[in-house]
Amino acid sequence: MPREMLETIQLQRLQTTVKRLRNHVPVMAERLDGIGDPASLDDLTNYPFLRKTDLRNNYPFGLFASPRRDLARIHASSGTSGKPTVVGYTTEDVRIWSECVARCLRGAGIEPGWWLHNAYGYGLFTGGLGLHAGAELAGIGVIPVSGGNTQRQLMLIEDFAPEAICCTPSYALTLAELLAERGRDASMQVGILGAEPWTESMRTAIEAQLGMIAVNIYGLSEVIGPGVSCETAHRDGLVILEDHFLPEVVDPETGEPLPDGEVGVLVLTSLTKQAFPVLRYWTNDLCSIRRDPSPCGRTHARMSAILGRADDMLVIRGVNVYPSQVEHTLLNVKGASPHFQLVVHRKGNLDTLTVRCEHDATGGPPQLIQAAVVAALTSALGITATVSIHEPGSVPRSEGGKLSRTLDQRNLA
Ligand code: DLL
Repeated sequence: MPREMLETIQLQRLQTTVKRLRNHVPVMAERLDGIGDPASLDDLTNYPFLRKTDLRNNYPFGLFASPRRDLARIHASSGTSGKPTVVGYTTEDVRIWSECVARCLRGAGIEPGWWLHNAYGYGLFTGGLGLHAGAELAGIGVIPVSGGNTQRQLMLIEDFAPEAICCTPSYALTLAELLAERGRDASMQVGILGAEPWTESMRTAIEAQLGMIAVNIYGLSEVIGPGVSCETAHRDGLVILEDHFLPEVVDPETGEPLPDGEVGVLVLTSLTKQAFPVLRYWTNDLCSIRRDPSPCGRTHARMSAILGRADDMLVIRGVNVYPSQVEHTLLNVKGASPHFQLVVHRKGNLDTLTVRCEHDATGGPPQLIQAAVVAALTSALGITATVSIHEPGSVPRSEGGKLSRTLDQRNLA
């Protein structure tokens, strides 16, 4: 669709969304009081951001724009403070969500008639049911395995020979490693991987080990779930489903909009949601966006892979460190495996970082690998980290869900 036409549709849908919030969500009506309706897309910046704390403060249903009886589904993601973040969907919301996911899967090259091994968790997490419904709509057969029980997953992959798989990238590596141990080639041609940050080097490793293309899918429960954006088979940026989600990238400190190409916090506005519309939701995810047409012909904006979360960042002696930088570095050191854990300690007022990682099975001397990792991290991060090298298999693996790579032992409270 030409961008001009897209923007006309976006504006109409934005106006409808603002009206819906004013009429159906008292908290939002109060917030938007005194701010006019949008006359152009540029007027979006007149509105305040919606943040995770707003969801927490209005737990569980204070930001819903549909009455309880109109809800077809709720989902929730676990928060750090005990209470989950709750989101709701009408039947129409579920239909649109499925359509978004179906577009993602088809764009990634998955064909009707293929089978999809769905290892995202089913339940309150949006991954399992979100991918499930989208695949069904696209005529793709679903194997609803959910997360965990890795030995059974391996057996089903071997016995059912799915053409595609969806799971977190860290779990794809877990499966790859165990399939290799069993001496089996995997049947998958395409993997739809997301729900946690990963790097190009990790993609290279997954694609080589599983013999498939690995496609990045992004989304978050607050905005809908998986299917906000996804790479096509070209794997050149994640195409945002801009007819449903309006993206902005803003300065993490000031909230001011940043020009295309600059890295900042992704802010998303839903354009078609009924039960849980969000206006300028501050995702805390860091990325950049571009609007030139993509090689596959799509005109919708594309976002870079998520570089990390604004709150994932470790500050080690004044230097910003993201887990993704460590991952990228390790994947480029011969003899080191991509499995790692970051442990942060505080000695006096100084934070120190220990990178726990493993040597791979190729059999290089651990001391040499350790020295190589220290040198690579020093040059990539600009700080000296302590590196401990362990036997293959000793660093925690993804068991199906999102993998937390950081162990913060600073006791800052
Ligand atoms: O993780 C939805 C999802 C399921 C996406 C399956 C992709 C596949 P939440 O549990 O609400 O929803 O977590 C959302 O996960 O704000 C990001 O920080 C992170 N995230 C999701 N996808 C990616 C990705 C689902 N492709 C949070 N790359 C988001 C990096 C991702 N981070």
